[in-house]
Amino acid sequence: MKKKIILSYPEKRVREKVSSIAYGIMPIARALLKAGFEVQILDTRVQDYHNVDLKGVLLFGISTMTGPQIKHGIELAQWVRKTNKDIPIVWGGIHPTLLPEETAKNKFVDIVVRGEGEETIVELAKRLQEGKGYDDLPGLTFRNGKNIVSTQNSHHVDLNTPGLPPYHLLDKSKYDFKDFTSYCSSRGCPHRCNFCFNQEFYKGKWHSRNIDHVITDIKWMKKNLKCKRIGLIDDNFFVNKKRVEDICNLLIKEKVNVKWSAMCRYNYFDNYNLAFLRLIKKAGCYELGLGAESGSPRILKLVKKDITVKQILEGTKKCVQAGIHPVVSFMCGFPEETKEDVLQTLDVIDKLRKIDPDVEINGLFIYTPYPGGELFEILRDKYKVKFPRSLEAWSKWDFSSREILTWYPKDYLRFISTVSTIVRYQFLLPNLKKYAKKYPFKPTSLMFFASNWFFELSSKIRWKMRWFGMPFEWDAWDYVNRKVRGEH
Ligand code: B12
Ligand code: SF4
Repeated sequence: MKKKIILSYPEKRVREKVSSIAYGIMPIARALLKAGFEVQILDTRVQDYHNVDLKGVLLFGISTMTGPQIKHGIELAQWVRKTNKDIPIVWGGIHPTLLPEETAKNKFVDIVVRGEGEETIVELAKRLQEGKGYDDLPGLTFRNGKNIVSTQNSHHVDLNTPGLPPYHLLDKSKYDFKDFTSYCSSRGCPHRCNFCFNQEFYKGKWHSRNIDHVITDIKWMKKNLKCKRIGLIDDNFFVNKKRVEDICNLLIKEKVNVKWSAMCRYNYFDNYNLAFLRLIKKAGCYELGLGAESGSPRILKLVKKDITVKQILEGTKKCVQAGIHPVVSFMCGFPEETKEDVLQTLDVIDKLRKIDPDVEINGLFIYTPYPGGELFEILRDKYKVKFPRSLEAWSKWDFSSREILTWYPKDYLRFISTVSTIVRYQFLLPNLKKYAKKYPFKPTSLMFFASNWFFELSSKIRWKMRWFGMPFEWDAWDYVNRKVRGEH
């Protein structure tokens, strides 16, 4: 009886080690192991798939977000199909869940597992092993003759089973967790930001691992992975203030002594006094990621962010007072946005830097619509944006890539692209420099920074004068880059 299952994370190959595990497939692997299956992880960032033995494989799993990962996923699926056409290829993750029918239409997809996949995959693997059908199994989409069939939705999985992702399945020489690694203590988010996948994927629900498991997991990671810092990848770690307090008190009581960062919402700070923020700082929180998105009240309303500019400024002030480093993200390029809205965002960035010049501005990214959010539907239905219509086509949907942003008037796209680049040079480059100082000197980093002095200077002048027209220096840079890449 076949027992072996391969779960893959398709990505560009990197030569050195990576510090993050493939988060989507590791909990799936854990559930399958518990059910008695043999599991092999194929993380193509650090492994060459050509050497993988497909003999006796019960199913081959592929995980993907929207974008270039899909291209690597299809490449893997083609190879599996060519090597052994009888192995069912099962796709899961964010993109297949958001567009299951379209995904299942692809000939390199046999079955789509929608939503959180732990329970569905175990049941599916059992059925495949026993040669039974699966058309009554919740959470699946697949081709049936010429039709695409979707079974009913599966439910949210129980996050309270003991144990961590199966790190023992990984080739330790390919991963470096010592400085930083990530951990997920909860999933979903109850808020309604209309650019976010959460409403569609988690249906506005948030569910979490209980505090005893969280503490046990963190202790295990500290001891076994020897990590100094843990990044919580929860979309919203702070949904339940009491839970956060309890976790922090336990981290302090048990002297876990690990630094951690997490994402939080600005409106929550209305309920956070300095004592609470100092508690989380004492428990190891060194950094909070905060989505401000825009400095324009009109845009904040339009994207249903449910925060105010006042909350952005006050929340940042509180963070700084508590000694927690705020990393604030902004976006531009929303439908109905005007230059005036973007200029309001720039003013808010200036105000944040006045609170403390060390407040980190994590870019002003150009909004890239992804399937799932309400804003995506508005663009499709009201603005008649022609989104990709197939799995392959979505693989070209690259974050903030100007080629896909076809619905903006040309001069507006040029404006937001220039502002976005300048924000990056103004505020991200200094952080890169700080980061570079911590590490051994490399001639390439010196070359990188030396070639950037001019852009830094021009960005500073442009920022101060709020002058974003005629970006001749960036055009020249673009031209050189395109020539180097052999493009026209
Ligand atoms: C961590 C993270 C990353 C990491 C991923 C690192 C890694 N090694 O995995 C990094 C930093 C690389 C990253 C990059 C990007 N990310 Co990101 N990221 C996240 C984040 C915060 C957590 C993902 C996660 O691991 N969740 C926890 C796991 C357990 O959940 P999961 O992946 O959904 O997996 C479950 C199910 O989907 C399913 N499943 C998953 N895979 C499979 C496979 C099989 C076979 C089966 C059966 C089931 C299954 O079962 C799992 C367990 O229940 C999410 C937000 C979120 N909450 O998901 C954004 C998110 C996935 N990212 C997003 C984006 C846009 C990006 C970037 C484009 C951003 C950028 N600025 O560059 C890039 C794209 C990179 C690329 N390669 O294409 C979007 C994706 C939208 C979309 N439609 O795909 C999200 C949803 C954020 C958001 N709010 O919009 N990201
Ligand atoms: S953007 Fe953040 S706060 Fe808004 S719904 Fe998504 S996860 Fe929740």
